[in-house]
Amino acid sequence: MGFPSDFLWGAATASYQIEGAAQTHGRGECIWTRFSHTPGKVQNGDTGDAACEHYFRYQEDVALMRELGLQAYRFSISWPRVIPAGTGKINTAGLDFYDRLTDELLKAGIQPWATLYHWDLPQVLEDKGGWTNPDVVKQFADYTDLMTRQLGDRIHGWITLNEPWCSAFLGYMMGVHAPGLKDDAAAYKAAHYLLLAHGEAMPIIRRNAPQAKAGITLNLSPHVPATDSEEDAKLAQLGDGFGNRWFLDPLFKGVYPADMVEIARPALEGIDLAAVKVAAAPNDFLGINYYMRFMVTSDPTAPGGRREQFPPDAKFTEMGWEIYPQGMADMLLRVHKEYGPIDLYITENGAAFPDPAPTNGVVEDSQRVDFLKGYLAAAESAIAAGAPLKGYFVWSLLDNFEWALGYSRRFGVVHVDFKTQQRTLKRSALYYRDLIAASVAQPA
Ligand code: IFM
Repeated sequence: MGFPSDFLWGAATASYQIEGAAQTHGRGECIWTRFSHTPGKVQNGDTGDAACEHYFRYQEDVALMRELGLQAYRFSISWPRVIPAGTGKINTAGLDFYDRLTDELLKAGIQPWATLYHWDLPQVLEDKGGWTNPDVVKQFADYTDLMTRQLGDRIHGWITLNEPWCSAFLGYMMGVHAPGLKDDAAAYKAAHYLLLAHGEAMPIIRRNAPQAKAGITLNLSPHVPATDSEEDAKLAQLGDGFGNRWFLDPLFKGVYPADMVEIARPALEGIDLAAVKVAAAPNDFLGINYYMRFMVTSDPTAPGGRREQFPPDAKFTEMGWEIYPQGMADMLLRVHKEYGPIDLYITENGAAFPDPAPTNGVVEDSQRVDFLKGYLAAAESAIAAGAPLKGYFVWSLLDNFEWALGYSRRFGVVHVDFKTQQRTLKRSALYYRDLIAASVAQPA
């Protein structure tokens, strides 16, 4: 494969999914602690209490990253670990952890990339409305100020929010993620204050970490009609508006998409829509988490009058997500064309498969190897077609707590035995290691 010589090869994780140590060293409760401890919310009653014990094993994990030749590691900071009540008193043990992790990465020659919010809102803030309470914008700004002062001299890339669509709509509208609400108006409010929080945080990052890159990460998916009927075209446009443009337009144009405002209007009452212009603070890059494409067709008998319909030979991951690498190339090119110029990073891409057990010190995850081959070829073709893609972070370094699905889905290129905490490289990790080594040795 031929990637540019300065292409950045990394892996990503998130605090609640791997750290564990959820009730120790002064960490405050987060919405996922509360949600996962609520019976019936997470598969098998799993929680992130222990997860991969990365909080205690981070040195071993950085050594693994080094063995793989990673050039960058994207982790997230747990807000309640550093400010247990969301505002006010600081937990120095929490700050120390991120200091040590950052220094360990730098010592290993790996660029630290930090996400400020990957879904673990302090529960104390949620008790006051969480992302639906306008106060959260200033609270996030203060937290950003703290972390960028603390680590600003060492972090290479700052990401304000991970997938705000999921925080707002899975969390406040569909009830499948913490905090588990089913309230359309609350979800649109949450989306609004997430966007404002991003916009207010950007100048703070610039002030405290002027040499770092700063941006935001969205989960983007193409929505395409399954047939050439007019209804299906409309459904795809609606899916795109809700899933992609609701965040892309404010971030790059400072306004909500007009067609979607009309449709969502009843749920938007009380939101000062024009205030979203603050979200259009200039970014150095856009992070894209790419997982799937949606193909929709109208069906009056299905909920919402629509259902998914994929080609008969379509292949899927264990999440039920279609494996269609061309979709990622299409999305990169579309964002470049419609919202650029801006540097792009794939800040997550990966797959859950029912992997075999470790045998002779390796996990033979051939499906994930094929998945990565396909998506990296798509990344390469997008670059060749003009997309300014600057790096790729595989999701995920380690098998981890997959939110409402608990430990039932494994996304890691490194296998984790959750009973013994033993880490075992999967074949996909070895493939990725060799690819990085070859690409660094012989850049295009
Ligand atoms: O595990 C998640 C991650 O936290 C956010 N992006 C999607 C991944 C897979 O579902």
